[in-house]
Amino acid sequence: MTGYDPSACEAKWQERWDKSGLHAADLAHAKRPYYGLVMFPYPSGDKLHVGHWYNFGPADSFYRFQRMRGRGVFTPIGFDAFGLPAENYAIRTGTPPAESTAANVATMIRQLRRMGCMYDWSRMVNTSEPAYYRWTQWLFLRMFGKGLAYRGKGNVNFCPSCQTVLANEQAQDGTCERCGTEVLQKPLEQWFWKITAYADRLLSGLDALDWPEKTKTMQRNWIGRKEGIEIAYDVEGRSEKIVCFTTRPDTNFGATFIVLAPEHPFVGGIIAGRIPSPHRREIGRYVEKARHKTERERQEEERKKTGAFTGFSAVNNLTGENMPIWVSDFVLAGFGTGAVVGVPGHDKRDFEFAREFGIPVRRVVRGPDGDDSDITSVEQVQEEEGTMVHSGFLDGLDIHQATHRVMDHLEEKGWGKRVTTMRLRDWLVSRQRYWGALIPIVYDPEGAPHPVPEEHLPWLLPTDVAFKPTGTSPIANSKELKTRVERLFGKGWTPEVDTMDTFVCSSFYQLMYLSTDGFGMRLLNTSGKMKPIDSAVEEKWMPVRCYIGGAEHACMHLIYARFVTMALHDMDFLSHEEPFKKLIHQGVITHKGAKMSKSKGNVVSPDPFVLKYGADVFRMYLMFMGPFEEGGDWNDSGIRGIDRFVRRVHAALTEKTNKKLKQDKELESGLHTIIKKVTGDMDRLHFNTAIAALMEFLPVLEERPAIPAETASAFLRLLAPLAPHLAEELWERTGGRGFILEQPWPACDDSRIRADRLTIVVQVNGKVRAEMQVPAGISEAEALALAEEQENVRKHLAGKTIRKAIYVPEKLVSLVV
Ligand code: ANZ
Repeated sequence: MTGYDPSACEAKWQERWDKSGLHAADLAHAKRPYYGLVMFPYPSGDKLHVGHWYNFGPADSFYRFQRMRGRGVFTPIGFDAFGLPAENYAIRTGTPPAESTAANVATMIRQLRRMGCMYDWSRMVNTSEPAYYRWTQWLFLRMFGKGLAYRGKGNVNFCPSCQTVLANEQAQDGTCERCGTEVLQKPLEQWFWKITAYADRLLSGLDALDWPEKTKTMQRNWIGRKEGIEIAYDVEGRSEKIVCFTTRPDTNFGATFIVLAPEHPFVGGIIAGRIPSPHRREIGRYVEKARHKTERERQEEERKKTGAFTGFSAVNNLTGENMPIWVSDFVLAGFGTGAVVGVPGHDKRDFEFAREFGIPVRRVVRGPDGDDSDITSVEQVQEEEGTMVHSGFLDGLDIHQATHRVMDHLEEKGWGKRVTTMRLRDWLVSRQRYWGALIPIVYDPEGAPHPVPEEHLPWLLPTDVAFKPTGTSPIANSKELKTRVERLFGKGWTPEVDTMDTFVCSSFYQLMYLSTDGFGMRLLNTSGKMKPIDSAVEEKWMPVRCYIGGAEHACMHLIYARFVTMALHDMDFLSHEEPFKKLIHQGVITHKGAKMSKSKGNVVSPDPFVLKYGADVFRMYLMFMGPFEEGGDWNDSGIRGIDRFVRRVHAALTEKTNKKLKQDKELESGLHTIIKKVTGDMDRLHFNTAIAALMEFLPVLEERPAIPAETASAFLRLLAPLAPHLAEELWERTGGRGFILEQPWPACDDSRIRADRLTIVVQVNGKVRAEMQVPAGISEAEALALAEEQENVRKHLAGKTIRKAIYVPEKLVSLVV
């Protein structure tokens, strides 16, 4: 088993592939174009880790398989190089981000090359290069031109550790997506992109996408489009009305109170004294306390409910009863109307509030099991399906029918108005950080924003800036940018000093790969319009045929990229509307049962394993660990098993391949069986079982004194996507012509697969004594042993010695006693 040196072999083939241009796609002429994409990495100073290998290695195997099946595969790589990880690294090391990022990118390129993926390196992108970010800025200008980019004021998420604002998608559970710090709410004026204008299409487009259902559901929930109704209640003794938003008006006969957010204008009126209330001071104190709580604290389910009574009540038009009006911090100002109608029998939070303050609880929905009892504990609160009771004209309807009925009724009476609401908010794109694409906007002396004309793009990031974050953009201190703006636009004009969210850079990168020429963008000037991509190329290659990457991007990158594609489509720059036709998420790799992560201290570095075993073994081991979409648990002994397999393949095929030998029926059958198996598995990205099939077949080859070249050729082609370097090497050694990657995938011929089980006749002294079912391919020794075990045969052998045994393969065992 000597003679295989993975390092030397892999270096040799990587050099040959490079020199021959084997991996460069001919975008204009490729036949059966297939765009296979992986989520590009960001450089941070940490090297490539196992997670990258787990995304890129198996993806490469899949795309190699597609290529061998005759597709013109284009698979590029690049760097998401702007943003916090790169900037934080620069701050830590005190190097300007441009320098440190370039160095980190160079390291990662070296590591990526070592993996031996078939990337088209001539089309690499780096989002932090002016040649790239001119298009990020171009995109901003187009969005601005269409009214999809606007400046808006409001409460925004602010990360006190990263010292910047964040989009809602990047603060999903109230913490910063990058560093985990709890975000604060700050009233600020910022740039937003109007993703909400695309909510309906973002929803309806999902149906046709070949994406994991779970991811589609996450996007649907994130967009959170809901039908509800706003009901206006008259405040007793006042002219004001309180408008409540509810998605469950069916339960309205059970409404017994109203709760206002501390920020609600009616509450403001009481505190200011405009609305006289004996509870004014208490309300003031309560509201002041609420101001110091984060939105997350206010939302916590288990927290004891607090509140203050306003002294006012409103009339429930359905029952004619009075409902006291309270203030409580669990009602959020930024959702619905900031006022809730409380139904304690059918909403757990409302129940807890009512119990805290002694407000009556009523059941208006009977449970599906007929439960009609009084609701006295939170476990009894009936939030879901059921039939209406104690609800006048709604009685007997199920909750869904009742919802429609009562909405019609409330609208007819003029008490309410149907509304659709969304959870999705516009995308906040400004960042108060240095390392990003500068927003190409300038302000006139009156403070009005103007776009930087396209001829000034790229709108260069100034370099005379101390890049440490302070909460306001460090770029504000650039003298060069100030002078640049006054020189170009006139005295008193000032620059926008915020940069764009890096998710803007990655929202269209799939297009940039198709429009690069060498290491920079090509400027296409069709009919006087700057275009990021040539239409013929776009139509040929987009949408991306298969996109492989982490599930954590479901409601960030994957929603932004869809929105930007739709917007560019509507502006006539693109013919397609959805960027990624098929999406696959790799699973998570665990180590000692826990997710591999730096904070858990259980990260395995790929480098020493790659050094010892080579890229093929490392990649194959990752694929062998478990089903690709589920991931698996790392252990060192597993990789040794793959190493042994690779060495055995190397030994068997180099030593025993014989050009003259013809393939016999048995070998042919075995081979076509694994062709069928591996092809099906590769199609579904079931790499682990494809590898297992090859492993099972190897002993069949090893057992033989010589392996027919025909068999070796097919076996190697099946192995090629999984162990690309080894397969090339053995292809060459066994006399194959050209690169194995350019060979056709072996075709399965079902007619050559013989039945798995055969019937063999057993004779003793010339008489048939038994028939036995045996697996196809059974060896002589196994057949003889099995024959002697047959009941009737044993009887005729009893007390006698076998003098002669004859085996006619797959037909007959003849024993002479
Ligand atoms: C009455 C009601 C009865 C509600 C019932 C629920 C169940 P979801 O939960 O996503 O459908 N709500 C409205 N505005 C709110 C605010 N500003 N802060 C906190 N909660 C608010 O959201 C809609 C429901 O959330 C609304 O329907 C309202 O409670 C509450 F058995 O109204 B419901």
